Amino acid sequence: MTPPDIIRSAYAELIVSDLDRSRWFWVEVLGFAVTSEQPDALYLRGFDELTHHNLILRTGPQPAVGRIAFRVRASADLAAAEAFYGARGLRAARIPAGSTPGVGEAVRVEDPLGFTVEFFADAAHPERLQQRYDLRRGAEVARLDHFNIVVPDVRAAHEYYQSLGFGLSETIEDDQTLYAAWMYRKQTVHDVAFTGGDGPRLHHLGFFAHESHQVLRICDILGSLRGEHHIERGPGRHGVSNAFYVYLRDPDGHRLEIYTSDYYTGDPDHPVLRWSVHDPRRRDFWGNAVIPSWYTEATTVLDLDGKPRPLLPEKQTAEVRVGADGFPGPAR
Ligand code: 4SX
Ligand code: FE2
Repeated sequence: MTPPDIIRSAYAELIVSDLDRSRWFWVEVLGFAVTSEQPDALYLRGFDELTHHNLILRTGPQPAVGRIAFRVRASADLAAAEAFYGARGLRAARIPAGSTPGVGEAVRVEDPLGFTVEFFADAAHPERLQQRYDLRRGAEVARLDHFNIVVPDVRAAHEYYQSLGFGLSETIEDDQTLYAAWMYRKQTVHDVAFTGGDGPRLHHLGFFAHESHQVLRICDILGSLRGEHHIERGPGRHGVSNAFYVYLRDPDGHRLEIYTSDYYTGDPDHPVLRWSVHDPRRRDFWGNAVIPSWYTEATTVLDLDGKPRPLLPEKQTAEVRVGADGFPGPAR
């Protein structure tokens, strides 16, 4: 069966507990542009994004991710998505145009990994902000780059995304276990990556900035504001992807990454780069250890009805225990 023709990772909806606090963090400090707002929601984008939003922040009873959304090539791909998930006995729902501002008709599914995933083709194109340099501040985010999701079985997640037509760019592995994998539809290192752990959970949203100084500057700004507790890991240079990065936690604990300067993957014979789990440079090229919270903490996923998804336990050896930067300590 032909999968929907996915163009790229497009946006996510995060449920937050206090919209004013979230506005402070995402808009005032990080510098996201506000495309539109409602009493209970903000629609945000980076300065290169030509569609309506990369992120919806919506108030709700507990922090969670409502959905991750992929843009597909054409409206016929919505029927392809319904058929693809329907054939696997998974729930799918048609969402009428206009129910999400700036997004046309959509299909939302519960995927085999337990995530709520939206597919849409039509999108509004609001005013271009690319050359509104006068409006830029904070991390000067350009666009959404990727979703990183926590799954109990990374090999199964890889196989499922392969069936959706994603290419594989890089892995972390040993002879027995696939610990992590990076997969793409657009011509970069990834649109989605997998972290092993109890799942389904959202590990982080990766946002692209153009230059490494923007990664450093957001760290300086957070330091000045006594917001240093929002910085979780980095800044640094990834081994996997070669990107320059920092991970931040928002006021509800949702993790995001500011990510820059990965590489082109569009050739049809693009070779996979496989890292040993024992290589201390794989996750930080300078050999800095990953802190345990990065491996273990993540965001709850909501199902199609908006109910929190129960977690399935990790089915494989935990990288946090065996990786070169491993923490053998008590329970994973
Ligand atoms: O930590 S890794 O260097 O493996 C890594 C993590 C590489 C790229 C990413 O986007 C990421 O989140
Ligand atoms: Fe990432």
